[in-house]
Amino acid sequence: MHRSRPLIRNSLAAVALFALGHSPLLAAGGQSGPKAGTRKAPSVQEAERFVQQAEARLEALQIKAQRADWVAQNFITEDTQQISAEANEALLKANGEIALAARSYQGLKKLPEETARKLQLMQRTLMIPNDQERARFTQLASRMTGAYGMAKYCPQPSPGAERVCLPLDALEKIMAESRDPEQLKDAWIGWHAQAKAYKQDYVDFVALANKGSRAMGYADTGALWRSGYDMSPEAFAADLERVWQQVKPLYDSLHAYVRHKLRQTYGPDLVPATGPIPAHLLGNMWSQSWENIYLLVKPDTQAGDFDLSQALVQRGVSAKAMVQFAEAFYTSLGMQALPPSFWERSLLTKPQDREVVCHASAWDLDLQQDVRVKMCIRPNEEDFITIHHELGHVYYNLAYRAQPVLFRNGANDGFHEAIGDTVALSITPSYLQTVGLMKADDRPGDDIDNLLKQALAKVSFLPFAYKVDAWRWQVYAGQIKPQDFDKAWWSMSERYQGISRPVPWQAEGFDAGAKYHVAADTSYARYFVAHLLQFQFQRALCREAGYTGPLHRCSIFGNQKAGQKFQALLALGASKPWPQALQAMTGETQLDGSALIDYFAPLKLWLDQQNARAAQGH
Ligand code: X8Z
Ligand code: ZN
Repeated sequence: MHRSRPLIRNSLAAVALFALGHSPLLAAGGQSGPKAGTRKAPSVQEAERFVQQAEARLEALQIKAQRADWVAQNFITEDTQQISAEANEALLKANGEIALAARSYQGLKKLPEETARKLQLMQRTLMIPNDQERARFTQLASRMTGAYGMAKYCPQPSPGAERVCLPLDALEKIMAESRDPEQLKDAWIGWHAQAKAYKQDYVDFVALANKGSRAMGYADTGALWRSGYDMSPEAFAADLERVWQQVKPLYDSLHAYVRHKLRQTYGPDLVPATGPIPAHLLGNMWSQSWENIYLLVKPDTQAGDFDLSQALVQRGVSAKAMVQFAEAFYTSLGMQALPPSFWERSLLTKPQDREVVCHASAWDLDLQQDVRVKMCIRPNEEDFITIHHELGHVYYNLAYRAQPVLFRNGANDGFHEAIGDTVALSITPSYLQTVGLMKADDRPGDDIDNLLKQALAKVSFLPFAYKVDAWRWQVYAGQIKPQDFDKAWWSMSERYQGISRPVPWQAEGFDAGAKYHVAADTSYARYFVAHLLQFQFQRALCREAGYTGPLHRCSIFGNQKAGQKFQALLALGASKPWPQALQAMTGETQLDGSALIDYFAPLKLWLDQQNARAAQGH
């Protein structure tokens, strides 16, 4: 599965985090690190040999863990979970041993830059010295991901009727399509109640993760996560707050507009004139992006009625064909066709005969050619965009495979998430016409229609993404106790997103755990970073393509020049600190909300006009 740094695999497929074992350092390589005080300082040559051997050892264990995780997520059973936990445990142990040994070489004078960076990356890890605790840690991780993947809500059947259980995809469909507030509330509560089953596992997991982070000198696991951005954990947190403040006025305008429209739809008893919007009315199980309520909130002007979801269904576009559309976009930029094994080994539709983790993911099985996607694709716009996102991961994997193992990664994890999203920003009405998904007699919306839909997907997401890790950072820091999980989650949901729980929270609740990335322990700040970066990337690529019109109408489809710029970024992998990678591509050196603000500028004006009119009672 796509993961952050090889050493910080903080998702389940990726839980391969790091442990400090008691076995001789680098036992597999047959060479141990220098022992402090017992021998003289190591030489640069020794440091380089250590790094080389460590990379070989990590590569082998990573591939084993990836294969085990692939099987575990494609066939969820007790056994596959156990096998995955064991493979991740072996990797975790090696990571810890290597991290500890790396300390001895850190700070050596005259280390080549590349070696020094690798030694640093190796130490961005947690290590759990105790064998039992380490085993328990990976078992908890496997179990939580499995539990999330298999969770179902089984509503009380009416008398005489058979009990029907609803998996997440069925509940998500209700959230997206139903306009019955009672049905929405029921699906929402039904799903969120599922996470209580693994709340205690999560609490235990957090304690072990913190132990492992502290053993490596981090304050807690939140600090370890925040240290993955080539700056101090404090500087990263401050940076996120800075950009959030930059984009917040746009979010506030969108929120006020949507609330007004929903009040018209659902009535004043359900939707207040001011204050938070009930979370179950926003078209998404987590209220994280709101494009599914576009038809409820779109302007009354009726400029267009084209609906990509409908077009995909009407034209009978299969899951494979959707992936081929995405692939064709990447090849139009000069990138390679997907290898045959991608098509043979990927999972593209939901199997009916077994339990799988349907949350979309991209996999780099052998760190070479064996790239795959696992996704339960449905013919709708959301999944059409998501498959472009997933192929972004895959093309990053393919582009950096020439790098050494430790650099086969994104410049930071936000870069990895931003690649496919950047490409998807080019899915404009004119692009859809070019590839024949929009026909001559279809009526695309005008700029405001399109920008509004895009804002429902992208702008609504920002405070959600910010909140998820703001909450987790506090949980990891011990500032939020288990009995206050939901109290804190909803206080932050109200503060950042302006949304409210449809019914009061309870002390035993675990609403955060109803989100995949919490159950699978994958960091989420990456998506916040990605949602800013993708607009910075798009602005730079459109400039490179010679495009001078409004940013939101730009599509880089078929542009080789932009493609080359893009590929140069991908090929760097994690070999340079991310500000350098960003600079090479955009000329900028920091996260910046101004590209996103430029993109949505016409919409911001329009929203503010609408909100002013609504305030006057129109
Ligand atoms: O998890 C994902 C991808 C896989 S990395 C499908 N995303 C986040 C989510 O679904 O919550 C993409 C956007 C945000
Ligand atoms: Zn992703």
